[in-house]
This record gives sequence, structure tokens and C-alpha cells, in this order.
Amino acid sequence: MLNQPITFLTFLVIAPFLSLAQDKQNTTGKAIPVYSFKGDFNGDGKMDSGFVIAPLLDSEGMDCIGKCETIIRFSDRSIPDIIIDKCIGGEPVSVGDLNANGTDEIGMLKNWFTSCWSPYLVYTLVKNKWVLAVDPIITHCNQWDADVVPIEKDKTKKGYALIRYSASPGINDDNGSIEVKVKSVRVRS
Ligand SMILES: [Ca+2]
Ligand SMILES: [Ca+2]
Repeated sequence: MLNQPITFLTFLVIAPFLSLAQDKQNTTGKAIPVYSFKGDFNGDGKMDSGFVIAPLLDSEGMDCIGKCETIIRFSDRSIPDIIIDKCIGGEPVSVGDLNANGTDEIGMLKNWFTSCWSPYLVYTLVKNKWVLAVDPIITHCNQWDADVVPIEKDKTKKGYALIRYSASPGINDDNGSIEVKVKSVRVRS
């Protein structure tokens, strides 16, 4: 089978986390982490890996077994977990050092059961606590289908980022078109 080596490789990468994850699965219905991403999230100059632990869903896929929360856990265990409530998973990425403090920020679209409208969350580590680097960015699936980048460094203004969000002109607007807007916002640090 073509996917066997990949599965085995994935196992090797996440093996140190498996016992922990399986304990979790037994008690809280958490799945084994299968997605990973890299960056220097605490600014110590060493690359860190992050792993997503998403909740297991029931047989209809309409509710969580246990709490509907997603955990992002790190290879460097001195970095605290990110715990995202009302979230059934996601694929976080490093979005680079947006606030120029030497750490990479993390962006993730918050998955939920329904709706094309989902917030994009951006986290930054401040005094070893995760905080939202910017307010949640409201996105519509149209902007994801069009590969719009939700956040990037504003090269013209230090400590600022350009965010791209979706907005509906309003419920009185007959054509119901959804636009992508851009603005520069200060990134918390
Ligand atoms: Ca690091
Ligand atoms: Ca940073």
C-alpha cells in the first residue's frame, strides 16, 4: 500500500506523544494527534513542533465524544498547550514573527460543525501564556476557496499585520455578495 510508509513515518514522528495521547483518549475521548507544524514558538532559537489533538466525534459526526475542544501541544513541553473551546480541530501553521519579538505566531481556522463563517485565530506567546495576537478574523469559506491569506506581516509598519477578512454588505443588500477586506492592525506582544 502506498500510504504505509507515510503512516509509519507519522508514527515515528508522533511516537513520543502517543502514550500521553492514548491516556487522553481513554479518559476524555481525545484522538491521537496526526497533524504537525513547525516554528520557533518560544523564541529560544530552536524549532518546535506543534501537534493537534482534536476531539473524537460521535457516529453521526454531529457531536463530540467528551468535550468539544481542540488542544495544540508542543514538542518542547515548557511551552503550554493551546486549548480551544468549541472547536473540532484545525490545521495550525506558523504565520511568522508578526510582532517582531522573536517568536513565531500561530494561525488556525477554527473548525466547527456548521456554517461557512469561521474565525481565524492567531496566537502569540506572551510571558509563557498564549494570547490572541489579534482579534479573531472573521472569514467566509469563499475566501478560503480563493486562497486568500488571512494574515501577514505589514512590511510598512513594525508590529502591525495585514488581516484579510470577509464581510457581507448587510442583510438589506439584495445581491448578498461577500467581500474580502484588508486592514492593518497592531499585533499584541
Ligand atoms: Ca523554540
Ligand atoms: Ca512574535
